[in-house]
Amino acid sequence: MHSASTLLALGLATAVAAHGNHQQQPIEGPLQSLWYNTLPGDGGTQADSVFSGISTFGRLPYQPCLGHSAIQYDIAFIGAPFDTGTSYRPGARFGPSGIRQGSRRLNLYGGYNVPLATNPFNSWATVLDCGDIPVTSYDNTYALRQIEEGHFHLLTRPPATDASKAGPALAGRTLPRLITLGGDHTITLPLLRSINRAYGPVTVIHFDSHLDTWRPKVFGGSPSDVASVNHGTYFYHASQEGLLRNDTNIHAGIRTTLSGPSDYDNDGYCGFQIVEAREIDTIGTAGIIKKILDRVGTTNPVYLSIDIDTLDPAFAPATGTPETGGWTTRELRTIIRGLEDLNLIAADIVEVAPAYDTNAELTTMAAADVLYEVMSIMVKKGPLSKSGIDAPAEL
Ligand SMILES: [Mn+2]
Repeated sequence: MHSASTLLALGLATAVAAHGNHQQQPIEGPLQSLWYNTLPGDGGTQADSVFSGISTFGRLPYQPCLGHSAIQYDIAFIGAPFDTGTSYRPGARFGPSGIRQGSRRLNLYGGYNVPLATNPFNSWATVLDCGDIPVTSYDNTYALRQIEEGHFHLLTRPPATDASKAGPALAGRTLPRLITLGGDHTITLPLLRSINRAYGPVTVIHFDSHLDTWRPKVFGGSPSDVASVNHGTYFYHASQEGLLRNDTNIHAGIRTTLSGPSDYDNDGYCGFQIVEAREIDTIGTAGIIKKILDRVGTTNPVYLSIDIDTLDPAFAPATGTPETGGWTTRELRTIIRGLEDLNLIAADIVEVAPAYDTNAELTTMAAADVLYEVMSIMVKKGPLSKSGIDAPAEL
């Protein structure tokens, strides 16, 4: 990221690029200091106070990336407002806007992450909020195609940093990282389809209270092919489609009831290891971090999918299928910070349904803060080209 003035200049440069040759200069006036304040937390890049103006994730600059392929970034936030794959409480279509609202204060004091000793808002990386992928609420099959193609369009663009260095000498191109704001968990299937087209089968770390590998006949029955793809079965389909890298995937935070012990067998066939939520009582956050690292390794490209119901409903009540006995926000944030050495290529956070939240915005704030840790470890790791990860040459 850049200073406020650089960001403004970048935004204007992009606007000029997008709209032709009209030269735009910053508007000035004799009382400019009264209505345009660039002090952090009292104006900053958007010239709005942190509690006013239009919401973007962490008050990051908004760019209409889907409509303008020249816009470049290293990390982009993108919303997928889909919730017609839910089994219990609907409402996650409002997740992207809710998480943005809950993220307003993230960089009020500048955004420096003390335990990680990095500042994701002021680093080498250009980080943008690209708005939402348009998603129909009337046709699930069509909506999942919209999400896959929108994500793939954003994923396969040259990143802002290091793109020019990724010349013919490199077998593949370096890609930007995307962080998707859900949406119910069904969206992870089209997101993994997009990732698979760019990287091939990928290692998945899945934070959730639920397995989400259920066979359609177990989870909600299977009255139709469309109904068989929902927020409890998408990992089953991902496994069947070969989107998951064999025997490197792991769930963490699991505590749901089952149809029977065979659900765990089926989960193993889908390629997952399980860390139960209650294990934190005996092995602590350090033990859980170690289990995850041992399973996924530090060289594989890793996709991170976070269901907000990993957290106990005391900390995140506004979700589709809450389960008591979960982790605290402190514990989940610590565990995510423990993954800083991994090669995270993309991430999502899902199942935030703001209509069930408290007036204090507990859930959307928790989701925003968890993503702050994700964003921090991505920035701290550096460009993907420096992680030894390039996209396949055929892209
Ligand atoms: Mn869940």
